[in-house]
Amino acid sequence: MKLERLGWSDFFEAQFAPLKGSGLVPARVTAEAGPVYAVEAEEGPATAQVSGRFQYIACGRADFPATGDWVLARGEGDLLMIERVLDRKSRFSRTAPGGGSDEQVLAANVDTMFVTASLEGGRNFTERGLERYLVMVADGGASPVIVLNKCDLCPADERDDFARRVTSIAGNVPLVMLSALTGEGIESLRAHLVPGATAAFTGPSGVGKSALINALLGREVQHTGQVREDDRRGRHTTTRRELFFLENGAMMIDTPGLRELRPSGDAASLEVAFPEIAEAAGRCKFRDCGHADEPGCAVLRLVSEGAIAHDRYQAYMSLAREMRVTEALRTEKGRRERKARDREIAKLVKEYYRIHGE
Ligand SMILES: Nc1nc2c(ncn2[C@@H]2O[C@H](COP(=O)(O)OP(=O)(O)OP(=O)(O)O)[C@@H](O)[C@H]2O)c(=O)[nH]1
Ligand SMILES: [Mg+2]
Ligand SMILES: [Zn+2]
Repeated sequence: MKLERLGWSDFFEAQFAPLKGSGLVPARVTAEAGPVYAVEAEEGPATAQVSGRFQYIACGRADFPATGDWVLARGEGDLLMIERVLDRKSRFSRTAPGGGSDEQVLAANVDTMFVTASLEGGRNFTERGLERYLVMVADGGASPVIVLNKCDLCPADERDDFARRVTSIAGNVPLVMLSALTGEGIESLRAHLVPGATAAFTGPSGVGKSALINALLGREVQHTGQVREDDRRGRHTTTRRELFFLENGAMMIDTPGLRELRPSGDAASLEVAFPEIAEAAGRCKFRDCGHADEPGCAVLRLVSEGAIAHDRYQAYMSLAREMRVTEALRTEKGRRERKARDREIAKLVKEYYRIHGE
């Protein structure tokens, strides 16, 4: 397959140019399963592994290849050795589960992110959840599209209400309402799937991300799961992250539903989910206003006047605080890990000279 059809662009070409003739070939990661990766290169699909040097150059999990990544690999035949991950145009990542601050990339080089929720009521759609997803997507650099699935389970008059609630948060983000089951509205989602571009699905477990992939492909490539009757939550059916090719030349990545959403990054990522607050912030007296108790704060003034909803202000402030904490932890952890690795290398060098002499 031609590299452009896989999403290759000038951004990656510029990184590859100095390495042409080195025997390395570009390939795109289409799936990851532990240490083994499925990739697609110009010559076709292949299996790949990371080379030993990743142990030394990788500072954390995020430095390893993820689904959607462009890598440079060496080797012939069916097994390629990945030597390098090219810089990502965008990424969708989470703070790895387990309480740490390590970043895990769930999908790389995603152009459009379908932030998916379900219209069957219950706990699948909440304003606060949507805000969090939008901030995480914005932080990673992909453009969000809000997808409300299972409209077959939602009476027509209630749909307008959902649309209003979405618009009150992110009026300028495109919104699609559809049903993976009946196919209603699928075509308006297809309009966001462009040849050579990569889309990905994210959203809570059980909202129908995999069902939508199946509906778009017209065949059952992904398992779909049951939703628990007691709380209408999904069961985390999808655990693998995989890239699929649509007939029109677009690509899409299924990702598992996330249990916890902990946005990181800087406050600029909050803009997409809080446009009215971002707009007001531009009129605060101090450019670095924290909107907490500063004099001349336009945000606080609009909140007190009721022009900015109080729950929106609170959600904004607590997300901003959380993001600062995660970011600080990550920086500190990165510093500690680099130091430990340098010590380790120094020890190896010393050992080498002890055995081999100066
Ligand atoms: N009624 C109705 N049910 C749907 C629709 N889309 C999906 N479902 C059902 O919802 C359940 C969950 O769908 P999945 O596609 O597995 O959900 P998911 O978002 O991929 O979940 P995870 O992989 O766990 O993150 C399945 O039983 C689907 O059949 C829809 O549009 N309407
Ligand atoms: Mg799934
Ligand atoms: Zn302010």
